[in-house]
Amino acid sequence: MFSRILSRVGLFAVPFLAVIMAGCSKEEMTVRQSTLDPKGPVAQVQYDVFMDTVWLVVVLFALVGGLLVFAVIKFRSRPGDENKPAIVEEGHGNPLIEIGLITASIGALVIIAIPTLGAIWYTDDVPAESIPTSKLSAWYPRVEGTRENYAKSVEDQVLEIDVIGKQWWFRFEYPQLGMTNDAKHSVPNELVIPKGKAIRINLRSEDVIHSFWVPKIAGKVDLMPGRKNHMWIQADQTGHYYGQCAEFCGDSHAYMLFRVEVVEPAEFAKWVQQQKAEAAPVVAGSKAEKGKALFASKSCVMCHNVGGHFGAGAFGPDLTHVASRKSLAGAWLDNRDPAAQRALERQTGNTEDSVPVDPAALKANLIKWIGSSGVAHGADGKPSKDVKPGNRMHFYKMFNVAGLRETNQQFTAEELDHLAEYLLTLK
Ligand code: HEC
Ligand SMILES: [Cu+2]
Repeated sequence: MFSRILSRVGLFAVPFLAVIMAGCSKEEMTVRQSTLDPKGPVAQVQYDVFMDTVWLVVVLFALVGGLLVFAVIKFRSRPGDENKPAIVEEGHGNPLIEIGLITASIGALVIIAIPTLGAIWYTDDVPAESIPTSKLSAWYPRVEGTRENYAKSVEDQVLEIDVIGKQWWFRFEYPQLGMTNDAKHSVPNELVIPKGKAIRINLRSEDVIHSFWVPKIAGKVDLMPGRKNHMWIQADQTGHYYGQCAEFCGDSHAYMLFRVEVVEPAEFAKWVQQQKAEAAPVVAGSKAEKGKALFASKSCVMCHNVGGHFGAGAFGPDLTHVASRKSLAGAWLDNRDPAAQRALERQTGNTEDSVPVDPAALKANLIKWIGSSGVAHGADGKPSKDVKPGNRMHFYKMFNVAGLRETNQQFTAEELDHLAEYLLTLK
């Protein structure tokens, strides 16, 4: 009888366990946004705390589960039990066992608390090697501090990046390098950092609460309106990592991705020079020149900066180097050849290598993005769906600025082509 029950349970348990175990393959553990594949010290520490907890819980599970199974088997009903009272008389219990269990529970909590607190302190402080300890308080004014408070020498040693959350994309600024939105040199959607360097991340929001999370490098700390949060990150392996807003922030929260490109320090310096360069002039008489004129007349300039061409827009992503980025629109649209990228990831065991931007994919994405406003019409004559629902490019009406109403219009295929050709020149 007992073995029959066991075999029935087994019948269900086997496929169930198989499904669970299928998620434990190396390939699944290293997928793009896996927290189980740390590539930097902060992610490593967070992973270690997680695993410490998992093992402790496994031990507790085996203990409690084992006792339960033991009791079920040992005290199961046997032939002849019919004469016994149905419910066993209640006893008072065993003070020794009770006190023992309470002490053991407290002990388990203390065991968990030690690595947890260590990890909290560790992730809160940029490592001391790069900062004299005496300067730490200058670095981390617990009470509100401004950048001016920081000791200059400390500032020189640690790279500082401001991360600004917006519905629904991230803007990155490098104040020490003169790359800010005010200076018309901010970087949307793609955070580029040098390998092996501790980086202080200042987290700000310009609207609602967002959260910064790059599972393989570090996570996750909120970006709160009216409040200054910070964290630090470091990546020890070059490559292309995937981040995601981790705090529900409205319609397109699920599409609020970003990328982190980890490069060698020399390449980082080159990238900074490239980001600070102005856009090249467009060729006279080209499609790009027509696109540039449309960019000015269709109110795109109101929200977007193109260094060297236009300079008024500060609300939307900076487009000065839009054609050099591997993604668009909060990193939701991928400008690489997706099939080639997948093939590369499979081949390299998800080591985050990346194929270069594919101009055809980029152009298709630009047309798709610009042409997808709520009133644009597809080939079937029906209004086309927004790439990102509720996005602040197409749903500008909340700002109630008469001039912006222009945006909400249809573009002919030719106009879209010209706009895309123009943006493609912005390398
Ligand atoms: C009301 C302000 C506004 C206007 C006007 C506007 N945009 Fe945008 N644009 C945005 C915002 C905001 C985003 C980011 C949307 C997101 O990712 O959620 C954006 C994103 C983009 C992107 C993707 C950039 C990237 O790096 O992800 C492109 C390209 C773009 N806009 C082109 C244009 C063009 C071309 C026009 C004119 C036809 C235009 N925009 C008009 C606000 C505006
Ligand atoms: Cu969000």
